[in-house]
Amino acid sequence: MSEYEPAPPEVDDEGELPADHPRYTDLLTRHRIEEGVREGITHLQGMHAEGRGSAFDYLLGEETIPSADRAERAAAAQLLLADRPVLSVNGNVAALVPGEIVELAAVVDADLEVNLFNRTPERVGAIADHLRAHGAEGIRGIEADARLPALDHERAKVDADGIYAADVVLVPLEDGDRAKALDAMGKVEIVIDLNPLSRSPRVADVPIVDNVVRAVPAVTAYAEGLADAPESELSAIVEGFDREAALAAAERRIRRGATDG
Ligand code: PTJ
Repeated sequence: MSEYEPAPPEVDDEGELPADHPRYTDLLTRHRIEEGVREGITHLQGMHAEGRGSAFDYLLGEETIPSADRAERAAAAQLLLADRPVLSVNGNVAALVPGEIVELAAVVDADLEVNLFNRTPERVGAIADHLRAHGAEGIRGIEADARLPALDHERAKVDADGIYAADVVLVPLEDGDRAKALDAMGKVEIVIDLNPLSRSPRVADVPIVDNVVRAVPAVTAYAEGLADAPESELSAIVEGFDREAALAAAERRIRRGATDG
């Protein structure tokens, strides 16, 4: 990452964080994002994203609200129904939930694709190595030999056999332009984003307004529970999920502290 010299860490290992601190999870995610930047995994802009996300999470009560829980169940059903599911991994996801995203991919039999907004070969390589260290195999997105239509720059690059060919994609913390492009390609899109007003969850078939550190394990737990469910049950879960209601409930919680959904 060019000339940037990150400050030396004040906490070397996350085990040194005070576990009894009332906002321990926030300290932990901040620490993981800082580590991600130091290791060349997370982009500096990932820190801005984390700060914004953390403010929304504070207003949501730093918990999975009922509408997000329903979205997590619908996401699990949607991934189990998919023929070619792909989970997209950026610098924040790799820093925050590397083991958890690898586990979800195994449970729903999905491919993992390194898919970056600020794409450089160095970061792609560092993220792929980090995922491999957490048990991932056959990671896509290294060559990224296809492009999302109508987008310029490196952010358009995807894998022809990965996201480009996928029927269902999970895109946590996704840029709005790219989420729109995936929607225009007719993909079933599952977005994890703490801001219900952001364009990405607003174009998603399944918007999950929750912290990625809670959402990914929750989707995995639902997928494990539904692994043997008949297709008819999975389809009923997907059809019963109301995306507009989920977005509206999250917005009510953030603006007014409402607990009705
Ligand atoms: O690694 P790269 O190069 O692909 O870049 C990744 C970032 C996240 C920097 C890039 O995609 C970006 O700039 O994203 P945005 O446009 O800042 O959007 C990030 C969204 O994620 C915002 O709406 C945040 O509120 C939300 N967010 C941040 N942290 C979390 C989160 N949502 C869920 N869980 C979080 N921990």
